[in-house]
Amino acid sequence: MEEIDIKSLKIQLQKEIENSGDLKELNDIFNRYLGKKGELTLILRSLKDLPEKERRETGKSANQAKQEIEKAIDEKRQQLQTTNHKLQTDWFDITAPGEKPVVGHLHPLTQSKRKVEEIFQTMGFSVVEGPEMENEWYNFDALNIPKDHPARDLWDTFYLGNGLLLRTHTSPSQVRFMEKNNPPLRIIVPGTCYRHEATDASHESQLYQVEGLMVDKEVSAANFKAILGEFFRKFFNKNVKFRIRPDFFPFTEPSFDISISCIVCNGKGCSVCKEGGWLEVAGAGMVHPNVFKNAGLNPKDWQGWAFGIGLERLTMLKYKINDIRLFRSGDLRFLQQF
Ligand code: FA5
Repeated sequence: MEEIDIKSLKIQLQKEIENSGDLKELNDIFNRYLGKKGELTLILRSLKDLPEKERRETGKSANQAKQEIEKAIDEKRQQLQTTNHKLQTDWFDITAPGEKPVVGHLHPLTQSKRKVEEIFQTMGFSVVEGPEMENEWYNFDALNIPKDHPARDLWDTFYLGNGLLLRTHTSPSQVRFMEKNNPPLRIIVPGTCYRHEATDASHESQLYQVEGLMVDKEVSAANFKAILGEFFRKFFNKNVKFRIRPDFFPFTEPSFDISISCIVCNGKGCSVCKEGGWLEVAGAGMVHPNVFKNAGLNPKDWQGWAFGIGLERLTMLKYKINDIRLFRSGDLRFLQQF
């Protein structure tokens, strides 16, 4: 066997190895040249019939060629295996529909808060804020709440010491605002309040209220009823049945309790409305003369109405949510529905 044959065989083989596209093709090449009846195997086998000198020379280069080819096949095999793996893992179907990235959204209470703000703004009200940490003067005294009123009881109020407390309602903002701004005025004050309450389906110890206050020369309960009705219609996108009944708050006279016919059960009675068919959503009334006085205004000059509405309750009715505790549960199955 001539030296030149082995050389050209090697070149041809290397080309074939180089061009092989998959493992099967590579195996075929191996068998064709290095298998039992492979070309190179046969050359190696026929060495024994050659004269000694030739046998030594050809044997040397044939063995060398065998090693080189085995190495080339090995390398190619590894290369094919990794590309195969890459193809399998990196492969993607460009015609498949895209995956939606997970994006967050506003909490249902934030959505409601914004809706309430938007509605009142269209009716000429400004949105203002008050502090969540209050003192006894603004939370109670300025609102004409007597020292021995049960609302001051430890069960209702979270006291922070040094006369400070977590506000139990948004009403202190009425006095804070009137101290600094002269009527006529129309404001709403959305914000968090805290009460030391036993929780149930319609009571939480952290709650959202929206305070409303309108003060002018001639403001009546009829104005209030009209604005409230308009607000409900816009908030629920339909006419809802609501009722105004006499109530008592030290800072309003007369005072009202505002309830909506329970949308969750259509007024039949459920855990949300405590089987009564009505859910109380707000307290309200005509601003008490003492509150005007405490804010530095002359009650003879001004009239006003105020309300404090529960944002959770409104949202529960709007979306038929049967337990207030779901709002702050952090349960994504609940939140993702909004
Ligand atoms: C008040 O807080 C008065 N400041 C409201 C007011 C303002 C009256 C201005 C007159 C003039 P009340 O405690 O009823 O009132 O609460 C008002 C509303 O807040 C309730 O109707 C209810 O919707 C909501 N609310 C009160 N406590 C809770 C609670 N624990 N969990 C959820 N919502 C509550």
